Amino acid sequence: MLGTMNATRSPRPPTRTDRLLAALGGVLSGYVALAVADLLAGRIRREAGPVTAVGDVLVDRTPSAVEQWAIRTFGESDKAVLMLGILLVLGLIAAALGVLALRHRAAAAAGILGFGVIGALAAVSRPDSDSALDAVPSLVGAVAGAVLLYVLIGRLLAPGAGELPEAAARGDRRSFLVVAAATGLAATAAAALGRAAGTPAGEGVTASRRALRLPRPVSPAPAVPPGAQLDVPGIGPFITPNKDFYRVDTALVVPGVDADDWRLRVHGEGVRRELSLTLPELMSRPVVERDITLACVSNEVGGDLVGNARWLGVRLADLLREAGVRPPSEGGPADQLVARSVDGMTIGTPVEDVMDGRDSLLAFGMNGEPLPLDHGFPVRMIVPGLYGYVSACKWIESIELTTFDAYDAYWVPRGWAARAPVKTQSRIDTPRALARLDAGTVMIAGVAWAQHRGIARVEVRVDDGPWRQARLGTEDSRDTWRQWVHPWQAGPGRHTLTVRATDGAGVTQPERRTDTMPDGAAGWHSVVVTVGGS
Ligand SMILES: Nc1nc2c(c(=O)[nH]1)N[C@H]1C(S)=C(S)[C@@H](COP(=O)(O)O)O[C@H]1N2
Ligand SMILES: [Mo]
Repeated sequence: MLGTMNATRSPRPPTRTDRLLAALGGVLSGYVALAVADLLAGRIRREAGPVTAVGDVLVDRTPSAVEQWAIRTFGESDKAVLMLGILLVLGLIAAALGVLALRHRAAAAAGILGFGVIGALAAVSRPDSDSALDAVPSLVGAVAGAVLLYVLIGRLLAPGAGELPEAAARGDRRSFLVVAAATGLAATAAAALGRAAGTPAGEGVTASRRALRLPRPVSPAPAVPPGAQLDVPGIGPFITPNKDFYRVDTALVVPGVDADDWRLRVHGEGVRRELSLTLPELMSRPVVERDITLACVSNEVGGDLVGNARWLGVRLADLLREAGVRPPSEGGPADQLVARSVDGMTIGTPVEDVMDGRDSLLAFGMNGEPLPLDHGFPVRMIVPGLYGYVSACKWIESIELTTFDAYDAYWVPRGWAARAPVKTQSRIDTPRALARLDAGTVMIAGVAWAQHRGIARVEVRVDDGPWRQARLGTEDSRDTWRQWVHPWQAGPGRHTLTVRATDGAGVTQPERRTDTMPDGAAGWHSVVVTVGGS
């Protein structure tokens, strides 16, 4: 079909240079395939891009142990690392297909098409895909890549027209390089123009967030008491700024939900009046403002997957009452509330916890702003005292009342506990691990949290010495963390500093370290420091 067919002369045998160029041609074809796919995904749906779609499938299928390792090793860059990994593997395969094309041109081109089919399948099998259109970016991109590979390799091995072999090879390579450079440049330019022009997916949502006006709370949070923030260098802010708030979710592309299109459905067992609310309807209910600390179950002892924010929203318990829901303690049939997000996440929360009087929220405000896109815009759940994966559904779109027996939410079949109240934790923020200090007074300080039970006491121990009570910052609420500080007269040598907290129920953190899986890490945090003579 493409390239010069010549039945009488066969292509010259490939040299090492040809193989190198063919590998390059393979990579270029793969690149063009992805650039075309990206251009189309920008028009259709960002999530339908092949790398994102395949990445999402990998995220969903990855064994929890690997996922844990990735979060531990790469932290918040875990998603970028995954995408780079996919690109690297694709690049190697594309190079191999290029070399294969020297002998089997059609088969190699078909190989690229095969990857297009994989990308298309991944895109349409996403829980948030509702149209076969999502297959288009991968398929069209693959066709472009396959045709290019076929043409390029055809150029490289064009049957010589009677010239000397060396001259023929030079001519072939020049022709190959011209086509390669031209398509490479064209694809890059098209992709860049596509990104710059028009409204890329996601633009409208940013505008929708900017236009959103938050209502005033009928029940505002009192000002944070001045003594809650300790004045110790090295200790973080009591309220975590949005830009520094940790982010944990499975979404490779942040879901873009327009506030005008958003609706929340409340349905299921024991719901007497189903609800379907728009954002203005939700905001017209009594709005409250609360300080609540959120923690991730994947947070290691001493880790930073925990943050404290001022949330604005509607009490979820009120909304459930409005729907006629009764908690199990009042004879309600449903003990689990399953929140679903627009990207297909499911999060199961005990109905009893949500309705026991605590400030469980459907939040739309975070620290005085509409929720940032990556923290769940326009609406998310927050339940004080429960880890995020069993309570804090971002980009929420429905709430179903059911039972723990009848339904396992996303993380449960992956080995995480169905019920997971936060464990009491304390962390030393200063001095840092392995710090070198001068002898004299050293402020040991950090935070402790036991949401909804509160922190009653924090104790610090140096080496095998006695436990000494730290001074606690003023309590903001039982649902927030508490800062603490302990002055230490540091003498020369290596020292191990250890902290432990006791919660409002009188329970002290156990010494024994346990893994984050299945229901949150336990154990004391310690750091080793070296004090020089002075
Ligand atoms: N839709 C959705 N909501 C989600 C998650 C997710 O992957 N998808 N992750 C949960 C987890 S594990 C945690 S710890 C919190 C984190 O919220 P943040 O990213 O705003 O800190 O969100 C929860 N809500
Ligand atoms: Mo989490």
